[in-house]
Amino acid sequence: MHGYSQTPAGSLAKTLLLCLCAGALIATCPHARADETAPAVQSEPSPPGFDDWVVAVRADAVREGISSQSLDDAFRGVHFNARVVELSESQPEFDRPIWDYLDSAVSDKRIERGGELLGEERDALGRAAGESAVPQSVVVAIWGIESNYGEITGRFNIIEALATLGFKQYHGTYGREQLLAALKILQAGDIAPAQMTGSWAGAMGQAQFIPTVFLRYARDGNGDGKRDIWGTNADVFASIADYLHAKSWSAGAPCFDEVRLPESFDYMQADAASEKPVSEWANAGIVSAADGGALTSAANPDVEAPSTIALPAGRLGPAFILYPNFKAVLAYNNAFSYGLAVCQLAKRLDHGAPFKTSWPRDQVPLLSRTERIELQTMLGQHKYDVGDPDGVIGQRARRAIRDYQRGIGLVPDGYATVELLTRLRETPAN
Ligand SMILES: [Ca+2]
Repeated sequence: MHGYSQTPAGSLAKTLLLCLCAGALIATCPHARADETAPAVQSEPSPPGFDDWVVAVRADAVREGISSQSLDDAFRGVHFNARVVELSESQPEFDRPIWDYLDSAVSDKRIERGGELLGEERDALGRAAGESAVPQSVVVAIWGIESNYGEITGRFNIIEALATLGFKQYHGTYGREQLLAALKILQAGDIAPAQMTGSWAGAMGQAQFIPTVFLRYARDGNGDGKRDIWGTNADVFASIADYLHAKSWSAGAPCFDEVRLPESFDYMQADAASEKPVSEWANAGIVSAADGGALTSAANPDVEAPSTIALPAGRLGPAFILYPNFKAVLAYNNAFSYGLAVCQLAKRLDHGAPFKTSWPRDQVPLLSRTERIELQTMLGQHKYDVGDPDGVIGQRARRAIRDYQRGIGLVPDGYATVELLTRLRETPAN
């Protein structure tokens, strides 16, 4: 979770700004990006050892039942791709504020287009939702945020990208494992090698599934015998819906509510580790921000559902209660801002309101990686437990921030700001 990270795969997060995930654990991440282009012609020779590496992988593939013909087709024209390496090693210095991300992820234009597509794709969406009990608006929201409704899917040849990552041992065996899974997809005949495209990191098609996830969860929605998440919308919807269903999407239950916290609220409780039944939060005086009334889940059988409170921009920004369905969305892509974008876009597609509370746009969040490392380092010098300073403000770092805030009499909201760093700089540990 970028800025709110709970996973250890920091280097991916830094590469992708908003997307932090361990490849093997997630469905889709990292997304294709609009500025991500594959070189048309590969002119550089492959580095020493690459061709031998491919020969060894092909031998493994044969042992796993993939035919020589399939392998010849899959590897035709495949070279080491230097652009993939460049993208995998890039580490942007600055994150975006969460409100900037949400402004574009849940823009008016995207809401409008999503509404049109809900109508145009009514039949295919209805089938996918009917079989999985995942609402059409949620399926469309994921489609919209993963690939802008199929417009941005990445143009890399997946075999080439994964062979390159595998050879470079990017995240250990990630590339090699995904490559073998991709070869199985080609052998099964779901897609032709030339059409198997995606992001530099292996997220494929409109659903942005990585190959191992495709093998488990991709579905044939239109009954033509192929699981085509590249060009067949019915297959994209069935696959997204089935994935969420498999990740325990609870039918009829909400994803989240924006909430109003009581004045007496203990901010130490606004933490992903502090999971309580909805009823307990309601008893503590937490109400819906929209109308000051009861929480959505307080009125249905999910009243005991384990839920958490999140303050993604600290005490001055909007507050949320996250229900179990929020976790199902995070299984798709484990980034808090992503989960919030999907759930809010789905809500807007269902004619829900924008957030009631404005983002604190005049606050300066700690967006620089160098400064986040400095913050972690200084908290460590003050004897707070932050682990290794890595520039990722995860749960542990947030807890250290809360402890520090509480110690100096501030509201312990765990939010890393430039102001907090300045204060730490002025009070060096002795
Ligand atoms: Ca199909």
